[in-house]
Amino acid sequence: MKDIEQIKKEAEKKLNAINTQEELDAFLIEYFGRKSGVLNNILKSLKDLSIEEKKEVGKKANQLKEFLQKKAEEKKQVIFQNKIKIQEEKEKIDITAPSKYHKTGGLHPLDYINQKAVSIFESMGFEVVEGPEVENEFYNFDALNIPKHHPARDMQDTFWLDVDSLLLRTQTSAVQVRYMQKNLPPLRIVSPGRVFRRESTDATHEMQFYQIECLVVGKDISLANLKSLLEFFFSGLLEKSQVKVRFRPSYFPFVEPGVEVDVSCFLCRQKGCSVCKNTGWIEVGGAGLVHPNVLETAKISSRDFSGLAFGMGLDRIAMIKYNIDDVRLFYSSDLRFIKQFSK
Ligand code: FA5
Repeated sequence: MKDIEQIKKEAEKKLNAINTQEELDAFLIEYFGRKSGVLNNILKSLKDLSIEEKKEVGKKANQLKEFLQKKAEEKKQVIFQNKIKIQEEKEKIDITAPSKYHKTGGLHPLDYINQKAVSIFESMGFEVVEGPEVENEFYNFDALNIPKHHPARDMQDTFWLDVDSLLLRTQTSAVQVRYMQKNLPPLRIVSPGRVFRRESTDATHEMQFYQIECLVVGKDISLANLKSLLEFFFSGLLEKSQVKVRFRPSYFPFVEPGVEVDVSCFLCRQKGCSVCKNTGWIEVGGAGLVHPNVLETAKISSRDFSGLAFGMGLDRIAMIKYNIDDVRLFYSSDLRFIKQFSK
């Protein structure tokens, strides 16, 4: 009995000192091993004892066995939890650490301008609307107060499709009546997208290019609203504070009055440079107050409501922003050009 107490004390001491699974395995063999395990040896020695002693020592030996099994199991759990902790520590991810990977790409400059333009309007609560690139004659021309044989049709040489008066839209203005037919004022939308014109290309003209259209319809909309909206838009887009906007009288059948929009040259701050051709101003698009005929076509009362609209050429704006002298570079897939923007 004395030995069993001694064995228990020693075993407990050994268990406490164990830190690894290997050490625990060795302990289990030492105490529970079939051939020469300490506990088996105790049981083997029972045969030399009297019946009374056998009962008592046997009981104590079993209690010791259960006790050590329980302690060994607890130790096993501790070792396992420690192992997980160490593993977690190794695998811990520091989400604030700088990336090990180098950036391998970037947005195409036209995508960048497009996304930036849209986000400025979204910040003002405008809805973003998309229209079809294959459009019909009605929305691209007739609904915009440009009937057949109107000379204004010649201003935008058109790719006609062989079927059903379909065409590749020449301007994002085609979304105006589409949207107004389905939505009641007050409304404010912005619509970016690709447009197509059958023209010979040069440094400032492509056959396909991007425009962004803006339309606001409500009560008492004025040219002053148009001007402040454009100034806010261009200051954000060109990332320059205080871009000035100038209107020059112009003609678009779907607005009255119609204006050509110029922004102050931010490169030379209006001192004169090659980008603004020494004028201090750069032309960026057309605008005006929505023509009453256009509102009426969309079944909106031109007595109760007025509107403003503008359409800007995003390629030209990107050319200005990045100082690019040929619009065709955007569509050239020339990696030397594209890579400048991937930094
Ligand atoms: C229009 O397309 C009108 N829809 C704009 C408008 C909207 C006026 C709403 C009034 C109210 P314009 O044809 O001028 O207008 O084209 C607008 C802009 O598109 C131009 O200022 C220019 O920046 C760009 N643009 C026109 N043709 C090309 C081209 N071939 N290549 C690249 N950009 C072009």
